[in-house]
Amino acid sequence: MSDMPESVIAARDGRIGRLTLNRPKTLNALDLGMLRAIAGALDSWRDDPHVHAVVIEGAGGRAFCAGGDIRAIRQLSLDGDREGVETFFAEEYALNQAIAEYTKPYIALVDGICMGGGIGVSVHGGYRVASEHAMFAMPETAIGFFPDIGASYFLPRLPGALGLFLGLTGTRVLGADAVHAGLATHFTPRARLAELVAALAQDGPAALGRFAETLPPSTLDADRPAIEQCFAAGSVADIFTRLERTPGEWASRTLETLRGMSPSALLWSLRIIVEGADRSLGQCLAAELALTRTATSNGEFLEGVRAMVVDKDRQPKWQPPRLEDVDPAVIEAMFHK
Ligand code: QUE
Repeated sequence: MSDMPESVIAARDGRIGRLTLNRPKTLNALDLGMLRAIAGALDSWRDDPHVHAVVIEGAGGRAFCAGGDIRAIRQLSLDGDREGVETFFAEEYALNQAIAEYTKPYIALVDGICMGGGIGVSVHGGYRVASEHAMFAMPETAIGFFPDIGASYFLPRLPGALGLFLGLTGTRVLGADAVHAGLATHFTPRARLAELVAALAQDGPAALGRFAETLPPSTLDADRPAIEQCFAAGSVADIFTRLERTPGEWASRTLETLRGMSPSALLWSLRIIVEGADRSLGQCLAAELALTRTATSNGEFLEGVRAMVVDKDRQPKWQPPRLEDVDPAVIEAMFHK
């Protein structure tokens, strides 16, 4: 017996199977054991006649799930453990697919931070309830990686160029805006979530509608024309040019954000998001898995995770540091390994 608390609590509660991501000290970031625990619970509930729906939430009050355990991935990569890296991403993406294909309602309660891998275990389900504390983001270009977990499938399917904007800038989408953007399906205040779970345990997903509040107007709407104007450009260089020519605070703030990202990661992220528009989810996840093989051994990823997660100095030294100095052939080669 171990004294370690379970990192995923799986329990039946009335008519639902409940999953609680339970590593609050790491903002419920997903490690391999957690991925396996979620996958195992979904398997065991698939044919359980007592389970009519699955509800997943995060413990600790701050996060649903901050992402994958990229600190561990970086260490595996530094140790030369390619197989360990492959196992993590292969199992994570298989879980994303299993959630998309799950035959019972899958309901994520997002009350706090939900980034990267956290979006992967929520957005592919049929129901995503966001509270006023929900904060969705795909911030991988900040760590020299790319929007994965099926993001190359769902980002190009968001309205207009919104997905490319969110995937390249890592912009946070809060509360009701997540419903407006299509990342969440329902908006329910934190104060009513416990009551919602009790109602789900009693009535199943039919209860969701009774707890959904009328949405406040989208705060993203004001920026939508500028997002379309700049991010429909088709290349990272053209996005920069258009932002530089766009007056106002939004454009200068967005430029500043993009200038902090790995130029190389912006290039390979734009490419996989654009290509994802014409792929199935399975094809997107396969293309993403292929890209992890080159991306996780790339210096940008090692440096990005070092700066943002390990040392937390937030001063990554990108190589090359300027977009115009990235060799297109190097990016091209990332997609052919
Ligand atoms: C960008 C990211 C991630 C990040 C920070 C970024 C990310 C991720 C984590 C993370 C958070 C908490 C942990 C952990 C990793 O941070 O994807 O191990 O305990 O998973 O700036 O993309």
